[in-house]
Amino acid sequence: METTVASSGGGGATGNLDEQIAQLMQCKPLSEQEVRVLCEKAKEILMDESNVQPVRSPVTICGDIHGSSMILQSFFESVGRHKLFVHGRYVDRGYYYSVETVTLLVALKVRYPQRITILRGNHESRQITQVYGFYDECLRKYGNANVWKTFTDLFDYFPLTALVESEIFCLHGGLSPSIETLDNIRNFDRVQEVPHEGPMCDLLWSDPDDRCGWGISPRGAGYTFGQDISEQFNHTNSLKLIARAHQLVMEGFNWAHEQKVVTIFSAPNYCYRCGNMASILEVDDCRDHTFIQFEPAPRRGEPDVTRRTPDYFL
Ligand SMILES: [Mn+2]
Repeated sequence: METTVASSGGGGATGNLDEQIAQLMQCKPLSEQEVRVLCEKAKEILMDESNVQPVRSPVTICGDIHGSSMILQSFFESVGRHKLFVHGRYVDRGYYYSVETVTLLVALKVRYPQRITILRGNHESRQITQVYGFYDECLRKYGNANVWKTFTDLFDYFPLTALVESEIFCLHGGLSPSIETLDNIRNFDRVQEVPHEGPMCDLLWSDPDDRCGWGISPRGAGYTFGQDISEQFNHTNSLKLIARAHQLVMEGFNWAHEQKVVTIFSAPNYCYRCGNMASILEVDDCRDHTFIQFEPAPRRGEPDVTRRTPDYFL
C-alpha cells in the first residue's frame, strides 16, 4: 500500500510543536522533514542526560507500551501534573501505531524536557526494529526508510537507566554480571547500536529468575539473575527497588525477589490477543508507590482499554 505522508512544509518553533503534538494525538504521523527536525532537537536534549538519569518524585513509571493507544492518550494528559518516565519498547508489534507513538514521545520530550524521561529498550535498535515491524511500518507510511533511520539514530542517545530519588533503579531489562555499581553504568559510552553482548546489552535484555545466581537467558541475549544478585546490587548501591519492564505480566505488574524487583508492563491486551492488564506505577511526593491497572476492552481491529481508575485522566 502506498500511503505516504504529505509534507506539510514550513514549520515554526514551539507553537508548531504544540500543533504537532495535537496532530499526533489524533494518530496522524508527521512529515519526514518534521520528524528530522524534531529528532535533531531531541538529540541535543538527550545527549546531556546521564546513563543513570536522576528523576525526582512525584513520577509515573511506565513499562513496555508497544504503540498502545491508551498510552498515547494518557501520556499527554499526565504531563500536566506529573513527571512521566517510560521504560523503553516504544516501537514494534504495535502493528499500526509505532510511528505515531514514538514520534509523540519524542515530541513530548522536546516540549517538556524536564518532565519526561525516556529510556532505551531492547527494541530501540536497528536490528530488532527490522525484524519486528517498525522498519516495515516506516516504509509503509513514508515510502522510504529515512524516518526509520532518523529514529534509530536517535535511539542511540536514549539513557539506559534512571534513578528515582536515589532509591528506585529503573531500566528496561535487568542486571549484568559485568556491573556492580551505578558508577560502572555512568562510565559507558552509550551512543551506539545495542551490542550483542556485554553490560549495555544486559541492561536491556536480562530478566529476574526464581533460581539464584546468574543463568543463561533463553532469549539469547542478557542473563537471568536471582534474588541473591538483586539483593547484593541493591545493597551495594543503597537501592530499595529495581523497577523494570521487558516481560509480559498478566496483571500489568509483578513482584519478584521479595519485592526487591518489580516488572511493569503498560501495553494492555498485548498483540491484541493476550488479554493482559496493563499497569503504571505512581510514586508520590512521599515516595509511596501505587500501581494503577488498566483492563483491556478490545474492539474489532482496534486496541482500546477501559480504565480502572478514572481520576488518572484528570
Ligand atoms: Mn523488551
